[in-house]
Amino acid sequence: MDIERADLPAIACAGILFCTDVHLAGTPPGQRLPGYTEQTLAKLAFCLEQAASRNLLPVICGDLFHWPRENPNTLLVRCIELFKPLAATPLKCWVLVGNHDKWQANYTDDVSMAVLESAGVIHVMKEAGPQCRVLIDGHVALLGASPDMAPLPKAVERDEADTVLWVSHHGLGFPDYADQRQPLRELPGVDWLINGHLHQPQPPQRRGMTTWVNLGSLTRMSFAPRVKERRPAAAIWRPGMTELERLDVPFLPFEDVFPDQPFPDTQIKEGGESLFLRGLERLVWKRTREGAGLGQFLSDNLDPTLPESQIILSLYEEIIHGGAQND
Ligand SMILES: [Mn+2]
Repeated sequence: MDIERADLPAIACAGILFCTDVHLAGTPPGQRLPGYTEQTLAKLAFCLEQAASRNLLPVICGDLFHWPRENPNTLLVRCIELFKPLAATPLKCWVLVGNHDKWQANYTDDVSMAVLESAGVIHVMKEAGPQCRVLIDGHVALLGASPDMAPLPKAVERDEADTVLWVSHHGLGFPDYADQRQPLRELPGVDWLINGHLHQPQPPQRRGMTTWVNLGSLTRMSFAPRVKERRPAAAIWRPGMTELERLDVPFLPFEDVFPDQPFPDTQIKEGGESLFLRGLERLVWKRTREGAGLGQFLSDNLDPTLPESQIILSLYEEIIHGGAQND
């Protein structure tokens, strides 16, 4: 074991509880209805209570907040109060930096998560690499992390670790996300890769010794049919498991958190004024602070082979920076 790794915190507990993409916010994002703040805090509270009562180390795989900064102080204070009881124990929560936790692509003192870190109520996983050792009845697990935009490890030295778990917040090639940049592959030395970022839960994928897990977001963000089907969950790891244990997280019916409206057509196949106007009409109610509706409208209607389309899309990206959804 190298000196660096020997210096890692060692935490004795009964296992690890993973959850991800809480997207806390003081006002409802996208099409979510009022009540959002309470609902998301309740999910976080549930996960932390479960961790405490089962002696599990809580780990959040990114996007604790929806907007990285300028969140209301009341939200920050309530977060601090939620995390504080565990912070006084070995089960102080570990939180990975996701894309929504950064401002202009950086984790700085200016973001809300830095307030929680400074208050001493969470460990922030902001640098790639091993984070801590988890000791469970003689079993040694190494927890590592790759924050948003940090590369995944090519391989990990196991040293004395019986199990290596690695958390990430990446666009990975899970079945519903085959267009994502990074294909799944064996990461030598890594038993479990647990990913946030992609909000739709995916079945675990085995590649050599590495099992890739995509939990899906705790919070439902997009007004879409497949999101309606979703049941938010956390997952528990204990030594010897061949699959993670699902932990259902209480949630309200879709109808209670999204507007009572038909789903919009996802495709507008033909051009023409009337369809364009229909699209614009939909855009009025889909309009969101992050421009999710506009993004969908543009991708549905612009011909990507035309040069002006690229200009429009890059303008859109520039304006919307950092607000992309992964539902
Ligand atoms: Mn997210």
